[in-house]
Amino acid sequence: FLPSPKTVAILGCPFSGGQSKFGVDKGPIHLVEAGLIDQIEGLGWRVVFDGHHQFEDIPAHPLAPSPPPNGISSNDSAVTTLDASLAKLKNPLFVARVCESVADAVQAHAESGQLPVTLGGDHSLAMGTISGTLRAYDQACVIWIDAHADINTIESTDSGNIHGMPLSFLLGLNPPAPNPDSILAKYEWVSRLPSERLVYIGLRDIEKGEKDILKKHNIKAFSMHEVDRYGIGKVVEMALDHVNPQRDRPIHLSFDVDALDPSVAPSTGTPVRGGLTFREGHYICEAIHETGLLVALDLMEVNPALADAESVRQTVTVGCSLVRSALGETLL
Ligand code: EXY
Ligand code: MN
Ligand code: MN
Ligand code: MN
Repeated sequence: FLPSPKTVAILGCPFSGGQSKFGVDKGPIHLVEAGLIDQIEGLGWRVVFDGHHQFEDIPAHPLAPSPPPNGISSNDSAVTTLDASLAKLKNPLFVARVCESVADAVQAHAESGQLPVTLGGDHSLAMGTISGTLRAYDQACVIWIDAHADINTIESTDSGNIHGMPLSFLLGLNPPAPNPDSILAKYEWVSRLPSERLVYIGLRDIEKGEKDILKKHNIKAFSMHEVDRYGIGKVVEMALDHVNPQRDRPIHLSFDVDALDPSVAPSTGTPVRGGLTFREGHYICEAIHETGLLVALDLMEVNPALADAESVRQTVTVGCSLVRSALGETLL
């Protein structure tokens, strides 16, 4: 899909608004400072990096839409329930606007024939990156590597953290905006990903509401149970057979570093034991590179504020090497 000379665009997205812990916005800075750009160039890519995106023009707390006048929504129980769901969300307007600007950036780089590598930042950003990919490649599929399903809807979320929700917006699982002032109207730019073009690997911490959503929409997921049963080689092959049976669809790989076991990647906001080994994580990236179909990559949820210096170094180093594997580094 990509013209030559092959070019990677690094999009540093120092954004933490989709969750509540301090520090995940520092992930991209650490990855770049660890030498990621030189390392990618060392694999033969041209790399464009126009600095970390600062989202300066986006207020962190944009004015919330004004509440409906008294006597209208309070008489309508459907609207009242929707308002109650939306009230649980944390920073919904900020997240929506940042992700929309990320979608524009990913789209622009992809349409100029570059392979966008987005460094998070929290995983809510994938609403933007995947929308940008789908605008450039409408047949793209998504391989989502994560301990979590990140598919809570505005109704099912308990935490209100939007990094646990991006796929519900991409799959169109939330209700339509009842009016142009609704928070939901700020998410109408999000592209639609058909549910059969999503596959997960690495899941092990899924809420009941999310399990119901996965079943209801028949979404293919390879949890750590399947990784244990079949081995990572077979799992990646089955995942590709599901989302990409003819091996002709462009692939967007969204890699949450918390998919790795916390002993491998400790510096992340929501670690869950029983994760992918170092090699399993790298194997996924290598195998997707081998398809020749990778058009966009996310590396998300590296949080350098959440561990001791050695754990941070280990996590940042692993993050860089996952990116290199997805971009063609081989063992031999
Ligand atoms: N399911 C939980 C929630 O919705 O809050 C935890 C989500 C963690 C999401 C991390 C980034 O992958
Ligand atoms: Mn850019
Ligand atoms: Mn995630
Ligand atoms: Mn996760």
